[in-house]
Formats: sequence, structure tokens, C-alpha cells
Amino acid sequence: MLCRDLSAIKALMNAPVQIADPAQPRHDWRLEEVEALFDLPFAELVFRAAETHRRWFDPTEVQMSQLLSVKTGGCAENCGYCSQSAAFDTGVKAEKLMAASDVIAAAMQAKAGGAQRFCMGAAWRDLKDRDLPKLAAMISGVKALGLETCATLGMLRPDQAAALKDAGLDYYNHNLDTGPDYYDQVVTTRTYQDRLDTLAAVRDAGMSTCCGGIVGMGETRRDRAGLLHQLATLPAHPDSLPINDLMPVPGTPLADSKAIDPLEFVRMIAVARIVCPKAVVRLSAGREHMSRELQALCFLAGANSIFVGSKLLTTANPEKSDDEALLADLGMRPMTM
Ligand code: SAM
Ligand code: DTB
Ligand code: SF4
Repeated sequence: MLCRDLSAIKALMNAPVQIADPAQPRHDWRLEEVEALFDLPFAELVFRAAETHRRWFDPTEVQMSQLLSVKTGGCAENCGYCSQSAAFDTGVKAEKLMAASDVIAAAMQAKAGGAQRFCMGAAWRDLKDRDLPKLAAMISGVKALGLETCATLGMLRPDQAAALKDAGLDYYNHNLDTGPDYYDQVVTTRTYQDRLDTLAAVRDAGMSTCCGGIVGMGETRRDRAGLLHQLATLPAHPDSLPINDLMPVPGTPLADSKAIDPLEFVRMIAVARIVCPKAVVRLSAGREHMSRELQALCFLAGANSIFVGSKLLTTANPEKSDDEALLADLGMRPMTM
């Protein structure tokens, strides 16, 4: 019996799964290969991810970003997970775009708290040209503090992406959220292709891309593999790859989604690390409800970035003191930039 189990494991380990050539990340992943990675025995998958992690990064280093919602609520999209959509009654009130000076003051505090990158989020379907001057002022002001700048403002046209780059924007966050087959179960007011078009505009403007998704929305493992397959076959892999665990928000259609099994979450991180080996993989939303042990497993599986600060955009994140203690206990330190 034992022999048969062992030979089954060996057969799986010899499955047609190629690890990215250490000299050259691959862009030709097939969906079946990505699924086969998910199907590996857990220890083998985490080992391969940890090995890949070490080829490109110092595994004791973690990149730290801090978020600020610079324009909250009242969004015209109907993303089923989001507290900020005007379509759902979540208790989040619509606010105006913040003043640049207030955003810069918040960025100064984030820097003092140890953040390396400051990410400005707006609950917009797309960017309106009238808001560009104010955004340019906040981006250049944050950059002048010596922070990396990131923004997530919805869909962009190529000329708008170029204007943001000119203002000093380093990264643009625009997530594909889930696999293409599950996408219209989550949002119907925009298409997968809309997201891909904005990502192309961001790349063409010469900005770095931050692109990932959410798990725990009722999707299947194949959908999760589908998301990572999309990311791994983009013309350029994302520079930052956030994996969010759904923060269930009362009032949204996905509020009662069944939580993802924690080991499956670790598999998601590990496969992301293997298929996009040079990306900074962010253990993103959802850390609030993760144990220290689960977070440690995620770091072991190749995650090397977190959001710091007690708030994400509208939901909670672990306290600074808890994160400091966790990183100290794991012997981890801020990434050298
Ligand atoms: N409106 C812009 C957009 O959608 O691209 C930017 C802001 S949006 C809040 C940024 C990302 O946060 C989403 O793409 C989604 O992946 C993630 N997100 C939003 N709500 C979430 C939730 N409740 N749990 C986990 N991730 C969430
Ligand atoms: C990303 O992938 N996760 C961040 C950032 N990009 C903008 C946002 C997480 C939001 C979690 C829900 C909230 O706080 O509203
Ligand atoms: Fe709007 Fe972004 Fe929320 Fe979707 S995720 S409803 S686009 S703020």
C-alpha cells in the first residue's frame, strides 16, 4: 500500500511541469502546466517555489507598501467583492478626491512607519482628465519624499498613463481579479479585455505594473490557475503581483462566500512565485484573518511583500506592532531598494 502511494507521488512529481529556466522567466505557460503545479504534493510545490524564490531574491527580505484611499466610495462599477461600489449598501459613504497636501502628509507618516511604497487608491471606474492636475500634484509630492509611488485609479487611456508617468508615478495597480472564465460571475460592468487594455497602456507608458487578483470568491482551482496563467503569459510579467484573500464585506454579493482553505491559499502563492519568478509577490488583503503560521508558510512559499498600516482602503490590516513582531520572529527585514 505504502509502495503504491509512493509511486503515485513520484508519478505526480514527474508530471510535465517545467520550472522556469533560471536564466529566463517563461511567457509560454500552458494552463494545464499551471494546473499541474497546483496538483503537486504540498511539500514538493512549496520546495520548488522556495527554490525559485532564492534564485531571484533574498528570501529574508520583504517589500512594504502602504495604502491610502484618496477617493472613497460611490464607484460606478459592480465588482461583487467591493465595499466601494455604489451598487451595494455597505455603509461606505462616497467622498471627494482628497487634497494633495493631505495625501502627502499621510505619505510622510507612512514613510516614518517604514513603508517603502505609497499606493493611492481611488474608487473610480476610469480616470477623468479633470482630476489629473490634482493627482499629478499628489504623485510628485509623494515621490519627492523618497517613496516609490503607486496608484490604482481604474481604467486609463494611453495618454493618461503617460501623464501619470510624467508626474512621477512608478507603479500602476490594476488587477485581473480572477480567471477569465469566472470573471463575469464577479463583475459585469467591464470586461477582462478592458483590464488587459489598461495594463497595456501602463506598460507602454513605461510604468511598472502591479497586477494580481483575489481568491476566496467561490472560484475553482482551475479559475485560480486561469488567473495565474493570464498573468504569466502577459507580454511582461507583473512587477508586483498581489494575491488578495477576500475581505468579506457585508452588503456585497460575495459577503457570504466560503473562505478558501488556508493550504490552498499557500498553493496560490507558491504557483504565483513559480510562474512569475521575478515578480514581487504580495501577501495582500486578508492578512487580518490569517494566523502568524499561515503568513510564515506564505513567505516560505515565495511571498515577499505586504501592506503595512492598520487599514487597507476601507478594511482592516494587522497592527504595525504585530507585523514588526512577526517579521522579527521570522528573521525577516525590509527589502533593500
Ligand atoms: N477602482 C480601482 C480598480 O478597481 O482597479 C482601484 C481600487 S480597487 C479597490 C483595487 C483592488 O482591490 C481590486 O482590484 C481588488 O482586487 C482588491 N479588492 C477590493 N476589495 C477587496 C476585498 N473586499 N477583498 C480583497 N480584495 C479586494
Ligand atoms: C490590491 O491588490 N489590493 C489592495 C490594492 N491592490 C489597491 C486593495 C485591497 C483592498 C481590500 C479591501 C478594502 O480595504 O476596501
Ligand atoms: Fe470600483 Fe475598484 Fe471597487 Fe470595482 S474594485 S467597485 S472599480 S473601487
